[in-house]
Amino acid sequence: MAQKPSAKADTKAKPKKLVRYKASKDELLEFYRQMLLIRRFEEKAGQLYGLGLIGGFCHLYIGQEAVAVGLQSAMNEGEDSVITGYRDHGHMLAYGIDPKVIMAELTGRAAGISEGKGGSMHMFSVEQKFYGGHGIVGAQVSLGTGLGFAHKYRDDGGVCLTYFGDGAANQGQVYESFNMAELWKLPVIFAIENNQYAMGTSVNRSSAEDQLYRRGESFRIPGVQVDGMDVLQVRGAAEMALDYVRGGNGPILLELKTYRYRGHSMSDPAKYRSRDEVQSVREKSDPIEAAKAELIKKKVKEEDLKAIDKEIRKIVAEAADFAETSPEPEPNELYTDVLVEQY
Ligand SMILES: Cc1ncc(C[n+]2csc(CCOP(=O)(O)OP(=O)(O)O)c2C)c(N)n1
Ligand SMILES: [Mg+2]
Repeated sequence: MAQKPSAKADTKAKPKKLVRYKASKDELLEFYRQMLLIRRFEEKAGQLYGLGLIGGFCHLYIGQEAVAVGLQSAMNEGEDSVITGYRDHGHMLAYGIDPKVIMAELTGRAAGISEGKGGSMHMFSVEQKFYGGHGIVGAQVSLGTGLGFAHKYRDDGGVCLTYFGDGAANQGQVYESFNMAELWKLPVIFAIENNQYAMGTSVNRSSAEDQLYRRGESFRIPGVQVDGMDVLQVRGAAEMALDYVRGGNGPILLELKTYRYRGHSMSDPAKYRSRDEVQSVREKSDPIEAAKAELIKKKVKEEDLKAIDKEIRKIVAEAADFAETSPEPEPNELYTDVLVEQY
């Protein structure tokens, strides 16, 4: 009689404890600067959209800045890869990509990062290993798992940071990806940005298990819940996750609890929640205000913070000018980068 396969032993390593990152004054100033750049950039994008200068969809990242800044600050640029959904401007900025080419992509100009043909949802930069910008909810999770496979296959030491939303966490392909990622011990950080809503549906209304960090349990993927409004806690989580994944232990899941202040996209009147709810998050847990308060405690002067704000407003204004005045793609560009072969 054939022997019955025995159950897998639970010999897995555990991730280290999550420790809030101890930033120097300069490091915290840099995180503050980056978060503020994302906030001001997004405010400007909202204005340009209102003026009709940005076409198509446009999803802003306001409120969620600490997530991309905290996580990406720990990654090795050019070695690790990043992939996300359509709410992607902040992730590009956090990766140090020039605000001009991001804004020019929003206005559909040839100088845009996807040559003006991708728009808000389809930002892409192979050089920086930034693999999009994806409009299909959850699709980036399978692609990110594939990127993790590529890192392992090539043995290049890289890790793929794969972002997705609380809504995407209910997509079927996410779980097929979890299974393969754990089975093959792929170097992937699955980062769920739980901003509490998927379009107009709150996470509690749509999810049987709303503690999303537990979603990897049946695949033996460890999960950790993180305060996504605290850039230093997010950075600490990134270090803990990288240590685990780079140690060859397979994937890890982070649930970053955050909040989006604006509607789902520019065309969302946001009738599914009260103004008070949004106001209360802004007042109590804004990531930029929290960093500012901490900087002041570290004896940074108000006037230095004002100077940073001024410098950032200038960078964003220049990006907007560039995006408004640089030329549109040539009409014959309609025929380039389009798949025409038959398979
Ligand atoms: C496969 C698929 N289903 C539905 C949609 C429509 N859709 C676009 S965004 C979205 C909500 C996703 O919410 P979440 O994953 O929480 O991300 P967030 O917008 O909050 O960043 C939906 C249902 C889509 N783009 N793709
Ligand atoms: Mg969401």
